[in-house]
Amino acid sequence: MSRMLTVGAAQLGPISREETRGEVVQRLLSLMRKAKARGCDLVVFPELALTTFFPRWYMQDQADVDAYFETEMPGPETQPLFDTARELGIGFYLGYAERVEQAGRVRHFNTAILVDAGGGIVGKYRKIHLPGHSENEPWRAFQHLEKRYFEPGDLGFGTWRAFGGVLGMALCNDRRWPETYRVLALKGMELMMLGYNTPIHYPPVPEHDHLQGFHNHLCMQAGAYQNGTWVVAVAKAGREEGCELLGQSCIIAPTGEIVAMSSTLDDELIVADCDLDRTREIKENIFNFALHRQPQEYRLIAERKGTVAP
Ligand code: ING
Repeated sequence: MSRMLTVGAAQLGPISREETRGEVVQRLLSLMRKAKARGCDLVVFPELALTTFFPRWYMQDQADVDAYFETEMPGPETQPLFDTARELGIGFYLGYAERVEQAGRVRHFNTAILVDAGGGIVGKYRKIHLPGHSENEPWRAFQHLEKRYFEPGDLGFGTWRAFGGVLGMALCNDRRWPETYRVLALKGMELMMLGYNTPIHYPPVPEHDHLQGFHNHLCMQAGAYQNGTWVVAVAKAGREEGCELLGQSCIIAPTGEIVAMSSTLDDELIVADCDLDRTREIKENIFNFALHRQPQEYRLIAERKGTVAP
């Protein structure tokens, strides 16, 4: 028995500050058409795929920040993505900056949506683990102000029945935290989609810069194996506004094996046939949660935020 889902990881090269939404959408459409031509049922785009990674700059004027956000999805400039998805019969995951009025308050989220082959939005996720800092730190070669420009997601970690399986979504820093995979796997996830923007240089610990690629794959290969899930991870890559962003987009099997990886720092599509039933080799044996887990021993994970040493 095999439930095959052919998935494309559509890596993006740099997006410049001047690039318009329309120009970026043309790049996304080109990758979507390539994905369809390569037999994909679903194509995954990066985190914040419509603009340059703007948290690298300190901006004091909220209007300058809001210029990077979408106030409607689809909006006039992103509608072609939904129309083409329906026309071609392919679904997609898209990361973008979401500005929304909720209960009379303006909210800002680092968001991803899952869109089905009919061009309908199946699910939405708002990034829970926001890395970086909230105030300007001039000592850094560049800022990482996600804690300033976004609020933590308010939708929780979600899974959706779609494309013949149970799919989950995450965003960038989420992939470094084992809790992300475990919560989603406890909700039935068989395939995780995530986009990332990861600078090679990490100002607080520059001696780890050369380990960014290793840490990137380490986290996701572990997450895939320990939860019996496919992981489709898609970079915004390359030298973007003077900042080197990690590439190495990849598709990882439930065994933890990387089955496909990008080899450039540009717009690049990689494809894999993901047999969702292969998750059972792990979920029904070595990581059979119902059989082996002892949640009464793990309460601290949910109840305690920071470390309390003896
Ligand atoms: N980016 C980075 C990430 O978690 C980061 C932040 C960079 C953390 C380098 C650690 C090292 O991949 C986002 N957008 O979360």
